[in-house]
Amino acid sequence: MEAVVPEIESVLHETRSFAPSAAFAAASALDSQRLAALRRRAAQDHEGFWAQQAATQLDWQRPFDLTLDDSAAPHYRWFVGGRLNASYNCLDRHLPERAAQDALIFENDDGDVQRWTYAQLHAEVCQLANALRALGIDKGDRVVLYLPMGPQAVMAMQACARIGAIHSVVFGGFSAESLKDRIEDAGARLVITADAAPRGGKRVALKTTVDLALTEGCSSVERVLVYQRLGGCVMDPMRDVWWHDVVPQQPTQCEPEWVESSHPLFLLYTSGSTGRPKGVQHSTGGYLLGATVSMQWVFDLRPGDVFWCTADIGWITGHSYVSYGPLSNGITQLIFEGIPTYPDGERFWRMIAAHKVSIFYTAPTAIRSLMRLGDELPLRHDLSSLRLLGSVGEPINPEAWLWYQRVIGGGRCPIVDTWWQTETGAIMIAPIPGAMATKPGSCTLPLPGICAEIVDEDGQPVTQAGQGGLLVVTKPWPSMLTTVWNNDERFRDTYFGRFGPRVYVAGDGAQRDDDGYFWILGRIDDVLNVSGHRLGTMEVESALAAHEAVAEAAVVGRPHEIKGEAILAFVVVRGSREAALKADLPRELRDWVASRLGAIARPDEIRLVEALPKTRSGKIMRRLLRAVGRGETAAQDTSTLENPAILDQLRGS
Ligand code: 6R9
Repeated sequence: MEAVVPEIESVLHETRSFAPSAAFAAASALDSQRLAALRRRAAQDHEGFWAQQAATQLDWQRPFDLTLDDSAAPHYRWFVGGRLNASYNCLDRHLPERAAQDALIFENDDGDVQRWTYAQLHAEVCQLANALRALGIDKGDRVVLYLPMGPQAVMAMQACARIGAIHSVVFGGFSAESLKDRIEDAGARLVITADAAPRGGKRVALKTTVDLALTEGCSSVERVLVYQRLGGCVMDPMRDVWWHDVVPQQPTQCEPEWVESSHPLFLLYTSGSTGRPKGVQHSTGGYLLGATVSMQWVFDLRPGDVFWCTADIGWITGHSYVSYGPLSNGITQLIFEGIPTYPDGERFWRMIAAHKVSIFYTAPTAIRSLMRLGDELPLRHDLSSLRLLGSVGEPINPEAWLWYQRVIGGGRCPIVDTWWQTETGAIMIAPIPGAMATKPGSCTLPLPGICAEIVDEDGQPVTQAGQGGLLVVTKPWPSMLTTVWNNDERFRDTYFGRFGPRVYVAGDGAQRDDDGYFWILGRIDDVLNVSGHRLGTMEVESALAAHEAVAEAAVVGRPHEIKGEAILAFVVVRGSREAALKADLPRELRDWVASRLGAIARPDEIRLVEALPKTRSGKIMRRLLRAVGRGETAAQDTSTLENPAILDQLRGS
């Protein structure tokens, strides 16, 4: 890949760098010396490093004999011969010391709060696990969870893990059709759902959606277990069972099913650039190790922490940093049923103050939408309990990073920008906050034991700073996906098809700076090529977002006769769209980008829109924008679109 033009680098490569305060660094378990020792050990002996982590961080019922079996690469098997149980590691092993400590603090949509200590959570998970067994669920059976964000979702994941059943969580915002596809692909025997869930003051009729999905197919499903959250749903007496009729009377002890390290812990369906969603399959031992150690290293856990990850359980972040990582580490966490803007834009800040949250982990899209509401809202609340902030899900533009750092973190909290994927299972590239300086917009360096690199189209390492390439991982790591459910071939083609079975291709573009820090450029298919120059859509978006009139921007390429690709930007403005149009803001913004990035990056067209098309998980639907940009009628599935009404504005009509 050719070098990115120098003017563009200067924006992406922020010169500002933020070191942790001396006090923060001094109190960190992982200071720079210990981090250097870990990195050295991992570099000298990759497998030995992970073997030692696995032996010391997890409790095994039977120790493993072989650290890594790579004889059938890329079908790697970690910790062969070892037997363990994920729920035992998340609950039982904490009981001697932490039985009375809060495991979960739950705030529901209305603001009511409920708490579960480790002892209580253990007892309820055991009851649910016993109920699942009574319903005939065995080791290896698939159970689909279609639940609201809340303690029951965490309990259901833990209960499945306890009996060796494989859970597959489907986000509660997905349609009946998407739910049906996932149930059928997984061949689930049981669906666990709730009658309905409140979300931002509205009622989401989960059970109705399940009924719809099941009438259209899903012959594998025998039973539906229904948690009563709001009341008022129709039950099928032959198929449906109330949670409150079968769970509370079960014994509060349940012998865990000890499983092989490579036994599937869960499937999580995720969309790729083509085809139907893939059932990404994760193992028990390797996955749990990744979730456990990454949590300790990146979030710098300390006694007394209150951790809050705002992700829904339906995404990988909700798996690794709501269910498994926090519980495996025995910490206290807050979980939240609602949305950031209900009943008002102060919800997050009010909750941080009320629960004395010390570590807050959220997504750039949430940060940007709250930033848009102004500084006064967060400033009304005492956010002094915070000591660390995290970001995940997409590149964070420096503008949002700096606001997060200054207004939410009060200038004292390090920000960990964490790059990873459903497929990687756990955080891969991120700062170790007590030991490293951070830079706005960079996810910094791979974690110890993670061999991330950047290569060119031929698979050759890119050594030059500022040169873009493909982000790859050149050695297996414990929490990597083990396959695509029922489709080994798709697994091999998608992730290992390009440079052979040893090189995992992440699908993101990246570059490194002079300090070796990684800067994610976005999905490979988001990289534009304008007159032979490669431009990350994110670079143009960052430039736009740095303009005071811009709330959010998304940039796509469209074919251009002379330049190869032209740049089309969709922009949401602060304030009135009409006024902005009258003042010819689009022209001003084109000049603005040109002045920030160089003439090559001047957008050919800017469309002012009221909102960007997003999936329910908050990701901008770039493929849809690209199709719109090319003037195609949207061939793409728009069922996950949050606000279908904006399509006309996007089309410029
Ligand atoms: C954890 C998660 C994965 C894709 C990934 C990348 C983007 C995630 C990022 C980031 C830049 C970060 N992504 N974190 N890009 N900086 N810190 O989001 O998993 O839903 O599978 O998405 O998200 O493009 O390839 P998933």
